[in-house]
Amino acid sequence: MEKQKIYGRPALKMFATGTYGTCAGCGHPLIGRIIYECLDELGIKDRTIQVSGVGCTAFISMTTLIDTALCTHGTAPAVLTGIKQALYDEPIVYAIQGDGDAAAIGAGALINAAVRGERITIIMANNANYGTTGGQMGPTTLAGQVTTTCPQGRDPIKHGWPVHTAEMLATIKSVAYSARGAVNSPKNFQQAKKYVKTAFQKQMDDVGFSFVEILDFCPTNWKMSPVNALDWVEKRMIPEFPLGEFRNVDSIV
Ligand SMILES: Cc1ncc(C[n+]2csc(CCOP(=O)(O)OP(=O)(O)O)c2C)c(N)n1
Ligand code: SF4
Repeated sequence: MEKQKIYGRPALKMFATGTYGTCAGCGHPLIGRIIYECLDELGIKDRTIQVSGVGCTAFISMTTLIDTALCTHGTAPAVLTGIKQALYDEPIVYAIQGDGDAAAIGAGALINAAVRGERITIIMANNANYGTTGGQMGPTTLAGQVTTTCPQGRDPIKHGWPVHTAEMLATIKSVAYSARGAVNSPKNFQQAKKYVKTAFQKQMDDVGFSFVEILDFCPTNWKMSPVNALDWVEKRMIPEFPLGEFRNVDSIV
């Protein structure tokens, strides 16, 4: 029987050589792979500029040869706006941010860029904690979840409830697309890729702001094996943060 290629590596020339910064078993590299496969398949990698937020997500951008700007914590949506508006040839621009970066310190920048309907794309990696700085409670930490700053578990009465970023942005009329995927299984990986591709397509079609939240895993700070971390996403995170598209429009007028 003739062999058929079902799945392969994305174009190698997109990847820089060197040391990769994340812990073994981290979910972030899967998000990088999704993004770069989409840029490749959409044929836009040569006109794309990426902005890297602050946090472990920054390691994702360091693995490619795509033009990259590293910005200060929480400012990625503003930096993307500047790049998009300043360059006459209208590049495709996106940022990869952590949930702490996008939904805590950068919440104002995120919401204001969404309200302005900037033609930019934000991919937010939700690992339910501040990964880089040692696993503190973040905006998406689940009720009852233990972190270094809530050793008794997050108490919603004292610490507030987890933020549902994708649903929140979907209420804003200038948002063209808002969705949430996950990378804890091959099926969810493919669905998340579809969401990221649609988000880029909205920017290419000049519709409005586009956003994809992706549930991933931080086995190091969750203090569990990578395999148990996949299970934890399925059993604990997805019930709190349902997957799906929350807004998908072709015109914002
Ligand atoms: C203004 C500012 N405050 C705090 C920090 C410290 N800091 C660096 S990374 C980080 C947490 C990042 O967490 P998240 O955005 O969730 O990304 P992850 O590391 O989990 O991928 C913090 C608090 C900083 N660099 N700048
Ligand atoms: S600390 Fe967590 S988010 Fe950061 S690289 Fe390690 S596993 Fe990934």
